[in-house]
Amino acid sequence: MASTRDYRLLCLENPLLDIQAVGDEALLEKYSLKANDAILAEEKHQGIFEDLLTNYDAKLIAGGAAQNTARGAQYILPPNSVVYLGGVGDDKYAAILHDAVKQAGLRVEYRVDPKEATGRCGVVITGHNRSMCTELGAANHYDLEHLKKPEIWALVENAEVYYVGGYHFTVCPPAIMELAKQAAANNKPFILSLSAPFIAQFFKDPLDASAPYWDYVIGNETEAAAYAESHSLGTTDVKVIAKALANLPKENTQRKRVAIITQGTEPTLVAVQGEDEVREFPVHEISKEQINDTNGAGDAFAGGFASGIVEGKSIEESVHRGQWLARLSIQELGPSYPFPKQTY
Ligand code: 26A
Repeated sequence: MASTRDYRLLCLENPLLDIQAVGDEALLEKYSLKANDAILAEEKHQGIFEDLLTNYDAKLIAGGAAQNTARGAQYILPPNSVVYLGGVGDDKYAAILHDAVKQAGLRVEYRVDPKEATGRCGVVITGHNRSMCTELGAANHYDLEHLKKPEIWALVENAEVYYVGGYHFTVCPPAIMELAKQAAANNKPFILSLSAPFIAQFFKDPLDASAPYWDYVIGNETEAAAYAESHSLGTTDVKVIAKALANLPKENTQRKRVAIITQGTEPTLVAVQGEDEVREFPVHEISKEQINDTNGAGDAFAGGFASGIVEGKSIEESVHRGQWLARLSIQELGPSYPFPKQTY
């Protein structure tokens, strides 16, 4: 019988407000940004947020990769299905996030830091590329203490599926490990997103510590390539990398690991632990004119995919849900979904 519980999916990562604008080469160059990337802000990036707001007519949009995924999964699932954890400040940006998640029907349990500002992500759109530069602020102060509060831990124990955004490896690996171990000990699926190339490059150790707990690992082609390079896999073949991810040692042997690699408009690849064939799922392309921007496309994919896992659907159906939601999201401004709701 299907579960009738509330908050079956629990997500963790960094809540951010996206400050998004259409930019140009000069702007990218000014802050030494690549056209398509995600990085943590350094000293030299400090001015970018004001610059985007003042000179580029930037919009404020709810972001944070896994929070976008959580909103996406809730978009498809019945009401009260998804809860999201992360750290924010006590400021107007947090208020904007609260409004956005409320509209999406997403329950959030934020750790509120009175001394730190809510995290911001400067997003520079050039064509179909997006460059993201993040100042984590209060999101960087998420801690185990919050996760272990009795009322929060009760939500962890109640959940049936966990989704962690890999960006959280820069913040609180112990919290990730708590969820990972909770999943394995209770034979519940643990989904991890690789999030960005810099995670596999510079946060290799905490990433690898969590790897035995991944039931599903989701990434795109550039994240797969970064993983292959930092792990000296000696290949750039995305199928081979997907297979390597699927066949890493695994803690919970009751579930075979599945690696899912998206490749923009190229087919989505799925490798299953112990299986020879890497399956390909073609993407149903929309016309270039229909695309607003690609910020959040991967998060939307993960949200649709996770909704399928929560409802016990097949890999095929779950990938289809992911592709469907990503297609809707790229037609919106930023990592958003159309309202009134479209039904899957
Ligand atoms: C730690 N970093 C760099 C980040 C992020 C992030 N979310 C969490 N942590 N850098 C960018 N993002 C979010 O990615 C979404 C698009 O995939 C942005 O907020 C954006 O909404």
